[in-house]
Amino acid sequence: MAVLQEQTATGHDFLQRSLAEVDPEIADAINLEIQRQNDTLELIASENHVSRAVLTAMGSVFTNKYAEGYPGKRYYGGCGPTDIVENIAIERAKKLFAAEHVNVQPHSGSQANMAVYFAVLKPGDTIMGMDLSHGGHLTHGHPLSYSGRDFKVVAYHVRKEDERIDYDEMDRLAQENKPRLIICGASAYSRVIDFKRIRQICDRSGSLMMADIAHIAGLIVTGNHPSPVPYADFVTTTTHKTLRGPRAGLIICKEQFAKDLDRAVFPGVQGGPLVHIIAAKAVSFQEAMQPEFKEYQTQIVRNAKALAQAVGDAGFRIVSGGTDNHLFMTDVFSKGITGKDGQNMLEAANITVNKNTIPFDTQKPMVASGLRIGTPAVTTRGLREPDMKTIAQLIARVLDAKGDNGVIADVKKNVKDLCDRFPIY
Ligand code: DSN
Repeated sequence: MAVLQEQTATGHDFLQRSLAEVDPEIADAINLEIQRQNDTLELIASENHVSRAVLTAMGSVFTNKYAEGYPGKRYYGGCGPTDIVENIAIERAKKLFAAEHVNVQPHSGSQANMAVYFAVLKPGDTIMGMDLSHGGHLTHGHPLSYSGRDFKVVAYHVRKEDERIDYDEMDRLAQENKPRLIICGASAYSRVIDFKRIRQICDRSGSLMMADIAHIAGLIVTGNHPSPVPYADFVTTTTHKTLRGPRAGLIICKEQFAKDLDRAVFPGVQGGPLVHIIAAKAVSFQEAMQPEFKEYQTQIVRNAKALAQAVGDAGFRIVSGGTDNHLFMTDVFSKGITGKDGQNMLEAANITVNKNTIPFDTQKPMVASGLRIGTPAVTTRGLREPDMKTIAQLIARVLDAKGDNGVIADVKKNVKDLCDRFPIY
């Protein structure tokens, strides 16, 4: 009895109790989320469904470990297994991306970008990035982000006539402003990015080049999109979008920047690495090296093209007229529906997308004229081109009925039938 009381006092018995026993509210919420994901057509372009292997690594005892530093050079004892994990993650990422140097510690894409800025920029330096409303990202110089606070930011855009990146404007702005760093990569752009051309622009203006490939990393490792690695000084990515790993970040750089970059990640912007997440990254890199992963990425693009075509056939304007990658933007305001309302109507039918501004948008970001639609998650669960036609019809029914409750209820049933044919977890 005395021993038991002592164990209780030190919390030892807690170690053995299930989540449902310890915290039924959170256990229930997790179960609700499993149910939601199973019953939902997930078309948010930046989301995916990871494997059980990735989930297992994320939920492993490595969450208990502190490991400031890098393999072989840690500030804490007991880092033997941690070094195994981080070294494997580094080697796999180097092979996957054909990279000279890789840092696998960034907790997120935002922190990966911050580390690159810390490594090569000083406050007051000029940077160039794509305007957020034209498809860029907050961390590419938006005034509300850290990236827009300490630097002089020059934004480049897409052309009005074809909604594709205006490389001539980028070149002209680079010549006029001589930025220290030109950032390319996007979160809402459906066309191939010409990394070689951007390298030439950087060389003419004496700028460093950073490619943020968060959205298209999976397409890049499988050759479904040209790689920036041969051209860019720095390549940043998240690991959870098309790459289908844990929610985290990664940085690739040329060997000459390796030391500065590693110092910028730790101790520059982060403390202890999340070793459990690095373990999960390693697992996802292993998965990404398999032949099936190439088939998966190829199918993502086929599905995106089929879905864009079918949504266009249903009368919705597709930004830039189509897609080369995993996503497309549709201008729902062309049919008198705001992005905000469209997102809400579709969510009611268990189809999730996100409202998004489109180039030259007349609506505010919280309202927006567009919906961003992507296929990584539905492709993971096994849907193919014929299913994309079905999904487009369901989307069009909900939007054309302006969210009519009867139509939503009927579409929700169709969504459930489709989801039941393709279970996830
Ligand atoms: N939030 C991500 C996306 O949805 O694209 C970018 O950080």
